[in-house]
Amino acid sequence: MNVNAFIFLSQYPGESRTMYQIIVKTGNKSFAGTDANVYIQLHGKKGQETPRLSLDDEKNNFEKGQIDVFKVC
Ligand SMILES: [Ca+2]
Repeated sequence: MNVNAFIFLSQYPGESRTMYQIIVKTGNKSFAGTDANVYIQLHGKKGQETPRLSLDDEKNNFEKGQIDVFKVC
């Protein structure tokens, strides 16, 4: 598996709890994509951390050159 991805974080305005938008751009190199289960864990400056969050939806995510957007909290 060779995944080349960039992750951007932004806090959602107007939500009662902190929500984050995770934008993943999978690279254009050969075999950059994956069908593996992908997770993210967010860590704060004061030692807080989220559980391991699955990045998955109804689409075929993390394909070569694709941008995937996830909303997690
Ligand atoms: Ca995939």
